[in-house]
Amino acid sequence: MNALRRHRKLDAIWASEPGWKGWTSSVNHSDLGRMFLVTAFFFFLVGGVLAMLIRAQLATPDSAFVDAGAFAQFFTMHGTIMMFLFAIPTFEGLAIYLLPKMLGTRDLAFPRLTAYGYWCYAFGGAMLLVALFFGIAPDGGWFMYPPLTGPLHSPGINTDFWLIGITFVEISAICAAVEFTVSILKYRAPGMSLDKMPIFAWYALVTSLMILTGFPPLILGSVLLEVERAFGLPFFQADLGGDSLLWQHLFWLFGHPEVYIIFLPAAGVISTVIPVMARTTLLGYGWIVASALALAFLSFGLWVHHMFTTGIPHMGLAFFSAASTLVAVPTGVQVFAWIGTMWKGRPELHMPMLHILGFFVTFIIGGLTGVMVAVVPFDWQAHDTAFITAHLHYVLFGGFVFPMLAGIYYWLPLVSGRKRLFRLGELAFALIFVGFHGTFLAMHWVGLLGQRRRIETYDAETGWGVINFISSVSSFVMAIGLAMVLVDIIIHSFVAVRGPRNPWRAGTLEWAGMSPPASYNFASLPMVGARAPLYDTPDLANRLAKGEGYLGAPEVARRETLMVDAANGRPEALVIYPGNTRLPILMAAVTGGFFLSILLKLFWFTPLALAGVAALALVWVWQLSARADQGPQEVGHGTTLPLASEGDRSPGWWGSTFLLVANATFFGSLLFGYAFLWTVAPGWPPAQWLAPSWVELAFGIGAALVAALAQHLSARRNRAGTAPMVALAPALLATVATAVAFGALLLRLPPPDGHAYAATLLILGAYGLAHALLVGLMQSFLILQIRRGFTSPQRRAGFAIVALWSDYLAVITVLILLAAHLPGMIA
Ligand code: HEM
Ligand SMILES: [Cu+2]
Repeated sequence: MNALRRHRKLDAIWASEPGWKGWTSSVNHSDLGRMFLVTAFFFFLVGGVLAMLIRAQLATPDSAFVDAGAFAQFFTMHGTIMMFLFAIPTFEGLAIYLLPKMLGTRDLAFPRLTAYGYWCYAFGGAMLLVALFFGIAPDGGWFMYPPLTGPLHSPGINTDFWLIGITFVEISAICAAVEFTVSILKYRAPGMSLDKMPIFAWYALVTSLMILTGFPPLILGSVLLEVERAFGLPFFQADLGGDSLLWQHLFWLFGHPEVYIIFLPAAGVISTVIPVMARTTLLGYGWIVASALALAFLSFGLWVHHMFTTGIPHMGLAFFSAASTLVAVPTGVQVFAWIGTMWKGRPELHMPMLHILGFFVTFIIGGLTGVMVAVVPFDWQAHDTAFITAHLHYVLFGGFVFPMLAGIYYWLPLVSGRKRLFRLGELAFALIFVGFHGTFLAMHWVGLLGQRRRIETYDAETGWGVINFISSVSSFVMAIGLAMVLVDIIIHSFVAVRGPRNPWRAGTLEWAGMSPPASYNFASLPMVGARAPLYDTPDLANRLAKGEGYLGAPEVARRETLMVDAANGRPEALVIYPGNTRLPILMAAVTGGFFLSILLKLFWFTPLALAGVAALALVWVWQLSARADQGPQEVGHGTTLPLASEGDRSPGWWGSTFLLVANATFFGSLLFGYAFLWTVAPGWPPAQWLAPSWVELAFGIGAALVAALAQHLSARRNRAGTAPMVALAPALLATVATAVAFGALLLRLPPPDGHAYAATLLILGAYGLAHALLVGLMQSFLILQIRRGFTSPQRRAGFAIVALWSDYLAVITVLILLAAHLPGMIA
């Protein structure tokens, strides 16, 4: 087979449907990555317009351009859009687009999940835009503190849009994080051991793990606040045993890691671009990986520095202040590694490099003001002033927008296959740089003079007019620069002439395919022996196109790639992907129906939507099932490998494992909330405990343990070729009994709107019940599959996945029932 025939054949297998149809049915990572990036950029424009409106209002004293209510919506939506609808999705889009290409594989681990995540993001973002358009947008600030956002002080629908819309969007972040983690660990080119991974993949891995453990506390907080608003359960109301500080803890448990979730991908771009621009290799690869891991770890112990003014005990202040200054160390290691890399090489000042320089100047200043506000007495002065707003923009714009602009200019030739036409980018950079520093240096200054953030106006007597005017004019200069970047990209993408492959002479694998990339990425998969394969094998691209790698002989019309050992990259299994489908967009729409039913208080529709999601999920999984064993397959170079979907450690098992990491963090945050209210909130102990019952406790725990054990037994029997139903039927029965135990708990609770104690137990019980039902559904599904001949001793992946979930159910059942019954027993 020659290269052209191979290309035609592979493209026929991998291509998305043509035209707009392809948009709704594509599961291809290149398509979805582009859709993510375009949508995120659109939200950046919306957020930018809001910023301009804010600056227009603040340009002069006593201005009446917008009123206080609109101003509150503008700054809240600006912050919300920039953080949730621009920054995180930009990372997702970039990683979705690049990771498979960099890792030398053909797609991400779960193509349909990529699409589902995109549509959740698009629909959730659209909800927030609708709110903005009709003037009913959230207005409580991007961190939504109750009691301001509670039912008493924000009775309208505005806050609900935030809580529900953002939770909807967050599904996409969790999907992407699961997907990236599994893809980076298991879907790489043969031979790519962990220490040969491109540095960007390391950053994406750390970021994904942080999303899995950082987002669940916020999702929990949003659920609790929405439940309080909709049903009057008093989690955050001090008179009924709640505490509004609980929200602040949950929010910043998410919010501080969020800053690094935004910064680390940008650092990944910087670490990729600098060595190429300096014509050398990255200095201190191992140190950089270690410091990224250290940053991730440290950042979870810092959240309290956002709460220095809330009356934290002195010991706490000292600890969190010291910890906050400590993060400067791993950040410093990375900055020095980058400087060292430039020192070692010969930096060439191409477009990407300009923005990297912009990053250095801006981010270092932001880091310095960060160390200033980590010092408690200074923070007491600067808290809630424009100084903080200026600081956070130095970090976010410097640490994210500049690196991303560098990344755009770096990878644009890959995406488009073209050369830049005009030198518009240089002028744009100058305007952005000057405009940015004009805007925010001025804001530091008025902040120190006492101007507070989030206040729509100030008196002329304050004398802040001139500084604010400078700030506003500069912000318009920056906006013009950003608009020019957009024009530059559009010209580049549609008008410019074709360019060479790999114009920067980079060494990583994304440059070893066609440009613009083919739907299947690589005609055959490379065998990787170095961190920069293209430096060792300059003609790698041609050799892959000629089919010299793995999977170079597409005999059967199916989408194939390889799964490897997580540590050393030895090929382990052959993966067969599903093809184009509209199932993800449909499922996202039904998920949207679920969220809308809560937003609009159409509660009769909520269970219907949930049932719809469950039904679609079953169709989703059903489509992966096979009726016959397929056994080991030829993958090239005389290697035969088993199918990934046969055996215990299937892609689904890996996905479930990391989804459960996020789930466990959610549950852990809930237990934290329970303990926090117990120990800190006023109004405890409650007037009435749940009347404890040894019988219920023993029954529930026993049932969940039996369910888990029987589930494992059924897997073992299936593997041994004996009938698995003998154990699976009792497992299902025991799961139903677990559900009954949770039902009993929920029925006997004291009134949940009377005290936060009963309200928290209600959530704990509902969480347990939901998981018992879920596991029961999975077991029933497995039984159906057995009956229909979809399992065998070889096709056993389903057993291992259900076992994972029933183990989890057993653990949470023990913890929930103990948390419910013990207090009453002790009292
Ligand atoms: C495009 C240029 C930008 C300009 C001119 C700008 C301007 C502003 C201004 C003036 C405020 C303060 C409103 C007030 O408290 O009175 C603000 C708040 C904020 N901005 Fe930006 N911003 C820009 C980009 C960004 C980006 C890229 C991010 C994040 C990635 C961001 C995140 C935030 C956040 C989180 C707040 C706080 C919102 C709140 O107080 O609830 N901004 N911005
Ligand atoms: Cu922080």
